[in-house]
Amino acid sequence: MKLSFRWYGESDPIPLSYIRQIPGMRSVVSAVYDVKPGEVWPEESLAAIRRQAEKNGLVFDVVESVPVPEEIKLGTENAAALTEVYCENIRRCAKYGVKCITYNFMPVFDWTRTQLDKAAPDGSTSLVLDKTQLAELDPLQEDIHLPGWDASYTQDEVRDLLAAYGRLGQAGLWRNLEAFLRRVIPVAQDCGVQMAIHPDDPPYPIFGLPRIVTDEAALDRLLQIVDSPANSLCLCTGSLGCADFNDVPALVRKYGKMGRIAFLHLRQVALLPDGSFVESGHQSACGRMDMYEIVRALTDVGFDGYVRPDHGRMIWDETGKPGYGLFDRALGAAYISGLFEACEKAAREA
Ligand code: DNO
Repeated sequence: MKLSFRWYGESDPIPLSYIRQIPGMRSVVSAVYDVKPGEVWPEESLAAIRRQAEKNGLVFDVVESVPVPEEIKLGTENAAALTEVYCENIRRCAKYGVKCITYNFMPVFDWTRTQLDKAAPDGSTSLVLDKTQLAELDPLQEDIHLPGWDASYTQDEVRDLLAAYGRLGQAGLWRNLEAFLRRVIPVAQDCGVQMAIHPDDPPYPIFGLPRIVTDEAALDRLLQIVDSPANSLCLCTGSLGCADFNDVPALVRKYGKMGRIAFLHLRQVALLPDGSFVESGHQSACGRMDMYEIVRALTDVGFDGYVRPDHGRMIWDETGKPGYGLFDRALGAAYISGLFEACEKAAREA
């Protein structure tokens, strides 16, 4: 496996010089952040990320994300032209050494949480989705901005988008995802890039918006649309695992065996009886996911893709981007490396 860490570029309070000090760290996961979805990424920006990574002894070979414009997801008349721009971004990323591109097909909102600093008894804070708080949020009535979301939408735009997706429905969204993959995957394949779709987070409809990348049946369907390793998964344990219908170790084993996991986000969640969830420490004991089983499944199939610790808690009074502090993600990285070392050695000795 190739251990990686997400870096939000120059504006990230965590410098690459710190990231390189995490034992075993190899790759930088980043993106060009100052270009709107649907526009071409300047080559100088990609070259600059690569240069900065190299200067710090790291490799820039994973992009997270190239966002898919709403018009592609909605299948408007501009969708085909915007898909060509998307293809050009894949080619450009490849030119600067990128091997894996993460993206998602979630309408309007990316990951959704209702509170970012829920205190645990040990004094750490973390991101939560509380079903009671969620029921009180209504993007049709108020101007809500949550951190996983694109802040550039006005409330009117959000209202129009919600209505358009309501008309489109799940079947329409699948149709548009299919058209996107049929055009984009051959381009990625030609330039040696694996496209890694991130599952919907949480993996069920939210605010009446369709969400389709949610469970095993959906992942099967998606991978069959274009049956190529260039059409792979960014298997996010936390996103799939915050719904009790997903058995994450079993999914990792299945898709790992098929060679269709390009990237893994390793994150723990504790599920509450009403379906709410709390992002907790990475260790198996902290939530519903057996991390040892997950890593064992990966080492059993000789997994050679990218892994990163995902959202961390805020500990030791760190402040910063919710979910993306240094300390707890670095602890997560060390824990992940330890599991891999143990599982790989056990496999060799068996
Ligand atoms: C959250 C991330 C997601 C992910 C995108 C990929 O922290 O896992 O925002 O980057 O969904 O497109």
